[in-house]
Amino acid sequence: MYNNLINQALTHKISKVPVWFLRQAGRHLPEYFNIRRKEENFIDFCLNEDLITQTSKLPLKYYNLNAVIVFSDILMIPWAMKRNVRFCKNVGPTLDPMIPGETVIVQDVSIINKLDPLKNSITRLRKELPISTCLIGFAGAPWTLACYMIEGKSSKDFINTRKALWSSPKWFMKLIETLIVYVSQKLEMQANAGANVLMIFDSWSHMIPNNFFKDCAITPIAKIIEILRSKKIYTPVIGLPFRAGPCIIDYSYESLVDCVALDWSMELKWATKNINKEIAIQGNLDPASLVPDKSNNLEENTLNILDLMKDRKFIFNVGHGLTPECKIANVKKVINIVRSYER
Ligand code: 1CP
Repeated sequence: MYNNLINQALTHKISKVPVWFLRQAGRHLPEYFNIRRKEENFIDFCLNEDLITQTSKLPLKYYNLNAVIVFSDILMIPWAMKRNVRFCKNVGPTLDPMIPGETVIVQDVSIINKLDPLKNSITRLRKELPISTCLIGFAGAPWTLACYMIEGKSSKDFINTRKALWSSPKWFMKLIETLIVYVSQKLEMQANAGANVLMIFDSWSHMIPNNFFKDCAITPIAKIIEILRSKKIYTPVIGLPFRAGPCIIDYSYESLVDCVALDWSMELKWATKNINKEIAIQGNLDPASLVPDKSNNLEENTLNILDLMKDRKFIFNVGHGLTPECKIANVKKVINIVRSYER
């Protein structure tokens, strides 16, 4: 039996509902900016064991949470693959864009040792955190990483990535296959270092042309989880296919995840009816509801989610990351509602 409520809720329907928040460490906590100032360069920040450990634990100073997510970024894989990842202030991530069919896809080169600071931070965090706090490791899904690697930056529509899929499908799928290997290595490393749960963020799954959804968003996750299980790593996996809409049904049956994270646009009655009942659900409060000083329906919305998930294996969370504007008082209020909820 696991010593923390998150792992318990992933395998059983338990009477208490555990809670944590996507992007709980960065940006909305004032102390984050003080720590962040110690390392101007965001990549260097993500490679600094002391700063990772300190930042990951920061939300526990404010909130009674059931999990800590290790502080890092999904773009550390493209960085380790030498895609020249930079984070410029007010610009967001920038990478050298890959030219479909032309840019050589580097395969069979071990990159995981470049992420040793992440491994060491997880080992340290697992020693320093209470046993009742679940430690979560993560990675970006192959599709979402490919989006940034081809586009070279964030985008509203990832048009170059979608064009690459249509024009150079073989090249594109080679990139996905390569990322499957690197993502599984990164997750394996985090599980071996002490992560109790692994999460895979497919933040741009809503950009996938529908007929490619299975090849780009479901099969890669299933392959990653098969690789982990073949290495005797049984750490549960939470998948977030962001705004996948009805495609989430097949995802819940075929991707082999133990839990599907729902985004804030997901209609919960529909979700409970259609999502694979064998797996757990995480979600899905709109983080924007945590911004207004007087958030009108916060209590009602939180209780509504809890009521609709009453019969499910369930973890309370937001439906996407907390934004810098989220108010600490609102986050505390939601946690208190979840804590006092009886099911
Ligand atoms: O200077 C800064 O402080 C940069 C802001 C920032 C932070 C705080 C970035 C750059 N990354 C992070 C941390 C981060 N990223 C975490 C740590 C946990 C936490 O904050 O509590 C996690 C889990 C991520 C994951 C991540 N990075 C995702 C997946 C989740 C999601 O929100 O969809 C994505 C898409 C990224 C890319 C990324 N990194 C940073 C930015 C600004 C972005 C998004 C760019 C875009 O909109 O496309």
